[in-house]
Amino acid sequence: MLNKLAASELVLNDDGSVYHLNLLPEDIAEKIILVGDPDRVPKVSQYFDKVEVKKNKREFYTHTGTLRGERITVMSTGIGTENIDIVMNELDALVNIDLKNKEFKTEHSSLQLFRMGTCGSVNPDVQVDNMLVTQNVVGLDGLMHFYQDYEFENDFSKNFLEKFPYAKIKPMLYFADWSEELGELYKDAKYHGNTATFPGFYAPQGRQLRLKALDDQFLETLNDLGVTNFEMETSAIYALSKLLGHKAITVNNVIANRRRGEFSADHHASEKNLINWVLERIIK
Ligand code: R1P
Ligand code: URA
Repeated sequence: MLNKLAASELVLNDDGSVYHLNLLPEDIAEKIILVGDPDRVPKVSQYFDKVEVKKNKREFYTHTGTLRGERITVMSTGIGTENIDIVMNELDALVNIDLKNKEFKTEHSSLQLFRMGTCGSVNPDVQVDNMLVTQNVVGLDGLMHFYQDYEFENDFSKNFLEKFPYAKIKPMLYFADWSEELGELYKDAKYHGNTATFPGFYAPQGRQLRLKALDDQFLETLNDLGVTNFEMETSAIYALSKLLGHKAITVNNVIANRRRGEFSADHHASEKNLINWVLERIIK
């Protein structure tokens, strides 16, 4: 039948749940908090009124319950945009594909996705232990070049593409922006900025232990192009949300200021602050 997905394409577990996330459609809420670290999931759900669903597989841990009477999910994505590719496609399948018949639903459902993460700043004036909301994102991880029909352009992307000096990695770049209506919730964040998402923590973010990174001036160049901070997931969350018709926003706690060589003096306290800050705003 037309639109019926083969077993190899939409892979399901024995109980009918999606393959990697190990979830059934009834296991998730419309509002979903995405965190990188699996240990952050119970740190978030401890504030729920009650937790009804606890499931996990690999690095994907999910808790769903209610907060102030509203249904909410928190899920870990693990690190990196390759994991986000899995998370976004399987979350979308849970709401927009009839898993039993393996057919696309005719009515579209839109999720609200809130990434709650950590990041490093490349702007020396962006201080550690503060909330930074991503308005624009540049992905240097290449993911969206594997998808047809993804196009995005705005002033940030045009300026960045024009001036980005590293010819070898330029073909991998792609761009996206936040869902502005969700940004309203975070209007009192200390920083609203432009995030770069990288496919690695060391050389891709200009860190040099025993290996040399692309360029000693990498961080300064990014800052000159308008980048405030970086991390490893937001480009894929924003771009795939646009393509799949979901709403997404990222708030990261700045735990490292790379230009000043500073790291949060108490990143556990900083994480707790981030969790409370986000929960207060996304569920009134
Ligand atoms: C790297 O240490 C990890 O921390 C950041 C990066 O994006 C990457 O996932 O985010 P999380 O704290 O959400 O994992
Ligand atoms: N997460 C990152 O990816 N980089 C940092 O420097 C801090 C958190």
